[in-house]
Amino acid sequence: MPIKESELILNPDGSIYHLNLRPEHISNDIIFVGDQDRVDQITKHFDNIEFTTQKREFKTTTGFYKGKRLTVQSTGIGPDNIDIVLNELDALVNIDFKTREIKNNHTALNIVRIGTSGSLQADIPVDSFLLSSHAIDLNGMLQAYKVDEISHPEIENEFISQTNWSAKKAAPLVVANNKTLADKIISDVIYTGITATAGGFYGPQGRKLRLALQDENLNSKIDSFNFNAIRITNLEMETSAIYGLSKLLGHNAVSMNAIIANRANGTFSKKPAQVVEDLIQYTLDKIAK
Ligand code: R1P
Repeated sequence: MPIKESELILNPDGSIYHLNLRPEHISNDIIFVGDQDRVDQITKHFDNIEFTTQKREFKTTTGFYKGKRLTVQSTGIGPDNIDIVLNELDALVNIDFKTREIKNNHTALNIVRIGTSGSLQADIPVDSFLLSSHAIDLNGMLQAYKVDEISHPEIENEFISQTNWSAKKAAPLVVANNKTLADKIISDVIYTGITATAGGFYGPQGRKLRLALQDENLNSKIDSFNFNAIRITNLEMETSAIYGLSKLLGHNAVSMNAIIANRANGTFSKKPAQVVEDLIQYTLDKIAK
């Protein structure tokens, strides 16, 4: 059955609705960044640029780095944007836009997020790098999908019990990274742990400005959570959505985090731009191998 025009929306030039891309515009190896200005910060290292476009916060550039064809895609902030970006990138490789049918041969994308994040643990300092072994989804976006096959109920139930997680909030969902891709990128300078993905920056991450929080102690409970010596190491806003949708759609994903804040001791990096630049260079060289 062809997918209806209202569900798979294509622009008059045949490109996908939000990303403005046609299948030939992307590589199967893709770097995600949140900030659209960070796309150029990555592609300035490229040998040459093949294609670039932007619509809203979604900027895409494809080119070559040390002979490897890479696409850099900005996602904007938050899991809702990841829903758009991952579904549309998947459609570009796994749906035939002419027939609107799902292709018989599945194409797997390799996706590496280069993001910024706040550490929850005093011993993971600002200016360090962290690879998310898992992500815990605290925002609920993934609950629109059938997620049973990718969840880890033993960790989720322990999280609910240790944090006294309110039933009014979205059900926590733990999703793993792609181990093969992670093994390619990891080294002994990289911390690892579970990344918590919130649906907002202030209240959903326990920041209090003028509004009272439903649970003022949530961050310290997340910070002391322990499941068989596995810790929740950091908080940000995209990784669980990337891991969850990638697993469900058959893509490989890893999230790299430049730790620019330490929520446990209240410090912020004195050189956040440099830390991001260093993580870009580190990740590019690992991916290009
Ligand atoms: C919040 O300031 C944003 O920064 C972090 C969060 O996940 C959120 O997107 O990541 P990026 O720097 O990759 O956007």
